[in-house]
Amino acid sequence: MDKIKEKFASKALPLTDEIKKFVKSHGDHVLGTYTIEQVYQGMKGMIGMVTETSKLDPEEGIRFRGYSIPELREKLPRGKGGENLPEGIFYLLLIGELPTEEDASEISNQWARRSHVHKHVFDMLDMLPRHTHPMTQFSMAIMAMQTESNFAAEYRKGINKKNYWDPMYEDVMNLIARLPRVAAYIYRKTYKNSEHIEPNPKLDWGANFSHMLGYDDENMQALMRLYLFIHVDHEGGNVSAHATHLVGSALSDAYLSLSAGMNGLAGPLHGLAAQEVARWILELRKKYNGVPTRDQLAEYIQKTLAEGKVVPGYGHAVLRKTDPRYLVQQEFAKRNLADDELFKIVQLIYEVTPEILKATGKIKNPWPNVDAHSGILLMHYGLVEYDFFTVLFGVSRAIGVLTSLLWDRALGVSIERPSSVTSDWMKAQVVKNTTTA
Ligand code: HAX
Repeated sequence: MDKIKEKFASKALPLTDEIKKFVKSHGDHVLGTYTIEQVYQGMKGMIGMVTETSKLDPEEGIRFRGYSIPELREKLPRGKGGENLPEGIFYLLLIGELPTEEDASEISNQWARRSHVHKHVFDMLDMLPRHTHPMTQFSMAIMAMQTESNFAAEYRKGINKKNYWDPMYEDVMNLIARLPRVAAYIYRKTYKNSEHIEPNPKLDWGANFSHMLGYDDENMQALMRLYLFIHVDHEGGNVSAHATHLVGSALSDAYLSLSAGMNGLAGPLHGLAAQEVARWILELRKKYNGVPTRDQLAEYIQKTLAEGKVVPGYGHAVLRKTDPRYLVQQEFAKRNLADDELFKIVQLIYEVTPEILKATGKIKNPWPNVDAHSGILLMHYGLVEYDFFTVLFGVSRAIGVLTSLLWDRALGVSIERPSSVTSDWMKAQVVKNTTTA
């Protein structure tokens, strides 16, 4: 058994027994109540699942295993160029402890060893029309790799449910190892005349990804590590995490579950917002021939709202402050591309937008989220094909949702099956409550 797998087993298996006992003793403890508004409006604020890897605070932002992003920037192993290695955050999410440099490089090695992608996946991608959206290609490629699922094979052989975590571990490690290769293949096929670049097994996971995409600049490799680190996880209720968890609760393997999560990430209110931000900003720059004035920008935002569209990159279902993932990207930009015209526009948008959104009186969070910033950093280093941005997000998000999926299998989480009701049933409850009051 590899060292990481052994460590995971030593953490997860005792917790499985502990949680079973906890639920047996305290299962009837009441956590709270919820309202009709919450049921109609996306169950926001309702506690509906347990996610061990991270917790989102509306005011402070994300904490991964209890650590904030600024804390982790100090504590996690770094690669060349000073940015943290995604391998380190994976270890933290999986094991619940800070990794040593050696743990991070063990994961780099494991992922390099497991990164072979079977030819039929590339053949399938080659058959798709060139205009197939990169996220559609990505989800299809994940599905095509399902032929290799250890979990599906072991289930067929009749594996004991106590051991589900074992083949799931193999699937999770293999899948994360292979995603950069597949994503880079999609990028080079779609935008670079199918001139593919072989992996460099000497590089860490993030740098190798950047290399296979065609970007060997050290600053871009550093940005890629930062990008892959900050997009990794956002507790369990966001669409990509929840979809992966939900589909996995039917014992669908990691490939089927992740593909479902990626289909959710491909929605414009979720991960596709990064692409929408880029489109919106480029249109803005074109309309005003460069950096707009504050009045021109305000006019552009008002027009977006008047047309019944959202201002992409602003707002959040949980957060009520500027996303710390936005701020960390802003710091990177100030350090590395302070004079970039698109960065100047992003800064201006940050100054002007919140007041306009607040004035609508209905938008609960007028502040920027992670997607408001990411695209212009990538474009600065030459990755300008914005339809691809969500695939980068997906490669990172896979780390969070797949570690959670592995924990689900280790903890014996049961099939998810909340109840639904009709609007007539809802109305009847209100009538019942009013007449008994
Ligand atoms: N621009 C215009 N209107 C907005 C808005 C924005 N940025 N954010 C919210 N609203 C509107 C909502 O559409 C809603 O309008 P209606 O009452 O007419 O339906 C109203 O304000 C109240 O919404 P809310 O409660 O503040 O926000 P929700 O929890 O419903 O939605 C969203 C959260 C992130 C989906 C929303 O803020 C939004 O659409 N933002 C723009 C798209 C975006 O940036 N998405 C990425 C979010 C982060 C993420 O998941 N990244 O992957």
